[in-house]
Amino acid sequence: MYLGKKIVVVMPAYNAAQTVTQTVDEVLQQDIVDEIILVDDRSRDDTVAVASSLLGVRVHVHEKNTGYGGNQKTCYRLALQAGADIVIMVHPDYQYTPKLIPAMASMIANDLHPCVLASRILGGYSLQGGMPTWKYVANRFLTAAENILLGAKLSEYHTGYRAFSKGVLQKLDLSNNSDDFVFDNQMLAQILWHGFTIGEVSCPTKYFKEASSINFRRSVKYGFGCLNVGLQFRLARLGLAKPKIFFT
Ligand SMILES: Nc1nc2c(ncn2[C@@H]2O[C@H](COP(=O)(O)OP(=O)(O)O)[C@@H](O)[C@H]2O)c(=O)[nH]1
Ligand SMILES: [Mg+2]
Repeated sequence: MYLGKKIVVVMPAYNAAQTVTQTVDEVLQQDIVDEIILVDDRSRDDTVAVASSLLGVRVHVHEKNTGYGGNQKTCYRLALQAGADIVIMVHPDYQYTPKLIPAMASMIANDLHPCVLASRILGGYSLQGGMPTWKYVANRFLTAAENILLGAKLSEYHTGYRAFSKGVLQKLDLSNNSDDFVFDNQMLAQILWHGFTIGEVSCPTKYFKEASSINFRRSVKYGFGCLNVGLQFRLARLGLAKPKIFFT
């Protein structure tokens, strides 16, 4: 609990057996965390066995593989059912340090922002942290385009480390969002669409083999998906389209 608010950490997991223990250990070191929910999307490794052996983690296993966005839909549904006031999504691949959880939660609990992102770009250390140059360039380009289309000023839209208030999660209708990676981007666009503000904290970047599996082809698909989200947002603002993700 923090300021009387229940803090739930959700982990969308896929093939995270090598890294989930370390991630959970560090989450548990954050005294304010009340509950950890890990949703496994039919991993092909031992993620479920390893996660189930960890004390303090509730493991939910998908009946079939639904993708990264589908996984998050389950994460937020379960977190709200568990009575969360603040939900923090962190990947179980140990790419993002759980040590930022108190900082992110405090920004929400103190009503500064209902959504907080841990940005790898803010501060300028992502390349030193090992982010591949092509990912950095793509991130910067997509961020610039989306800031224009969405009328926002974020340092990045692509981090896998995000915190939301209960109010945001109750307001957003995630059911029409993609089950793929572009889900993340749609969610941020919806948050801005509904007039919520987004705060950012600077997060150290770590890249190693187990922390990144998205290949170039899937990244290109994701990139075009992000541009489409921005375009849909702008068209909707101009009254020229009524995309389902904003109008349900
Ligand atoms: N459900 C599902 N999740 C995936 C899949 N591939 C990756 N993920 C999840 O998406 C997250 C981001 O993928 P990752 O490869 O770490 O991307 P990167 O760190 O941004 O390069 C991972 O932590 C996984 O939990 C997939 O095929 N299905
Ligand atoms: Mg990763």
